This record gives sequence, C-alpha cells and structure tokens, in this order.
Amino acid sequence: MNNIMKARVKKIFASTKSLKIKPEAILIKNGIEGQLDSTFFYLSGVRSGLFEGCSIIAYPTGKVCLLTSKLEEQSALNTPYIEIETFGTNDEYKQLLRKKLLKVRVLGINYNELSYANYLWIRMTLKNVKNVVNVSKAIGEARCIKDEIEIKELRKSAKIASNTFKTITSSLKENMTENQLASIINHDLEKQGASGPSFQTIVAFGKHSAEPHYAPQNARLKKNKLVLCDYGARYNRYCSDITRTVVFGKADEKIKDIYETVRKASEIGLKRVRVGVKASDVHNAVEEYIDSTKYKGRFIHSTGHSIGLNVHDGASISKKSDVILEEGMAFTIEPGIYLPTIGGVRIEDDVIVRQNRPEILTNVSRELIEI
Ligand SMILES: [Mn+2]
Repeated sequence: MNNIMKARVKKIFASTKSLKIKPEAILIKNGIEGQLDSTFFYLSGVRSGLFEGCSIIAYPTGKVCLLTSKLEEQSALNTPYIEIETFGTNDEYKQLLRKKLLKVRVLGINYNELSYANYLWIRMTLKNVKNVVNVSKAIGEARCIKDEIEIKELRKSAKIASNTFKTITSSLKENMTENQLASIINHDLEKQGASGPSFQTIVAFGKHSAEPHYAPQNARLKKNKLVLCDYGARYNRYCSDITRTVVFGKADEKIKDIYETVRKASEIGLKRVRVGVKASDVHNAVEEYIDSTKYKGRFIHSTGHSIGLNVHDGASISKKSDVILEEGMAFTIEPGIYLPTIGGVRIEDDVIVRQNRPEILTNVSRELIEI
C-alpha cells in the first residue's frame, strides 16, 4: 500500500523535469477550512480530519512525511501509507520542519493553493531554503491521471450520484420548490455514504435552467416545465458530477428538439474520448455539431473538466486546453444548450479515459424522461 503514495510522489517529481531548478523536497502546507490544499489529501490518503495548518513533506525518493497537530493525530494514524510526526506548540512545529528539511536548499511549493501568509511563514521558518520553486503544474499533471485507488473512489462516488437520480424522479411534485428538491438530493447522497454534495447542488425549474451555474431558490415546480439537476457526491473526498434534465409532465416539440440535439452532442463527445486524442478536439467536435444546428452559439461553456479530489480538478476539455487524453484521466462530458426564453438542457456524465472508448462512471439513461 505504501507504494501507492510513493508512486504519486514520484509522478510529481517526474513532472518537475521541465523546471530549471529542481526541488529537493516538496512542502504542502494546508490552509484553514475553505483553503485546504487537496494535494495534502492526495499525498497523505487521510480519510477524515481537516488538518488545518498541518504539513506534508514529499521527497524525491517517494517518501512522505505528515506533520500533524495533536488535534488531528488520531485521524492521521488512520492512514497506512506514510510517516507521521506530531507537534504540540508552534515552536515544536517549526523545529520539526527544520529538522525534516535540514539539507534542502530548493523547496517545491504549491503556488496555486498556498496562502501568502503561509508562504511567508515557510520563508521565515526555513532560512536554509535558498530557492522556492512552483510545483503546481507538476502536481496538476500528476493528479490528472488517476491511479486504481482513486478510480475506485470515483466509481463509487459516481454510483451514489447515479442512484440519487431515481430518488429525483420519484420525488417530483407539483409546487415543490427548487430548494426542497436540492435538499432531497443532498440527503439521498448522504444516506448512501457520501460525506455531502461535491458542490452546491443545482436544481433549476423552467427558464432558470438556462443559467448554467444557477443557485436553487424558492421557485415552484409547474407542469410541463424543464427540471435540470446538476449535482454530485463527495465520497472519501472524491467528487462525482452529473447533470440530467427531465420534463415534469409532457415535453413540447421545442423542448424535444433541444433535448435531442444535446443528447446527440453528448454521444459525439463520449465517442471521441480515448487515449491520444486532444481534449480540444473533443470539445470542438461537440461545439461544431451544436453550431451546425439552429442552436448555433447556444453552447456557452466548455465540454468538460477533470474530476478528482476537487470537482474542478485542474484540466479542462475546452477549445484552449492543451491536454492530450491519457489512460486513467477522469473527466466530465457535459454539453448543453441554453435559450433564455425557454430554458436549458444539459446532460453530464463522468468518464475515465481508456484505450478505445471511455469507461462511463455515471449510469443513468440519457433519453428524454417525462414524469
Ligand atoms: Mn460539471
């Protein structure tokens, strides 16, 4: 099991190849809640605990050391993967850190996630460090390709979200509010073992569905209107992200036509996903198809994003993406069409990139459902 963390660390150091100065160690210092660095959890494998202000040190040999406060010691001991060191006071913390990084002159830090206060704290604490280098890109590249343990968590997370779709269809009632349905979704995810939703659940009735990042309100469900639900589970810290759009009652011809176009776009996107393909090509194929219909210009976001410890895990399937798909990458595929006067339709699935066709993690019909 130790080898899993070792492999993750080595993957990050291998990705630092392009840096002019190579880090001799990487320090991940966690922020406070709301500013936690998910790489801290990637490299520690701790399942519970917040670990505010705690640190991870990773060495090129693959060794990982977790420096934890007494508050999180019990949670830290639950991870079988790594070395644990506990500190009491802030002075003990600093001494421990200096001891662990005694010979390090070039230190890798995660610019994207480190607060400026913590950056200064590191510089003040580690006077022997002459250079800090940004390892954010190397971390992003390494984390983009999921290992077997991560894929297992993603599968389970997507399974929970897929199951919740049945609860959605059986819960729709005339005059219920968006907030009520959102809370049913969140509760259902948690009942199945999720720690919560992976982001604020989107429930949009009628025209509200034309707003891709709509936050649910107290709008009431009316007959023959669109119901767009975009939600996901967080399971052992791993995120799923699924969207389905259904009609409460009967779909009119306009809605049927929009839906069918999005369904085809989703098929086109899913079919394109395989090892060696440019992420931008996947996006362009989806966009070109939608732009060839009367909905030209109504697909207003990118086709997908990577998922993992974060729901937006760093990479995207978009026009400007330079990612080339590799075995084990995890992405969403989520085309949509948005018409302010009618509403929006989006279909979103989670996939793992494989050689010939993607492994689709979410398991819910993509056909139009009228309830
Ligand atoms: Mn998404």
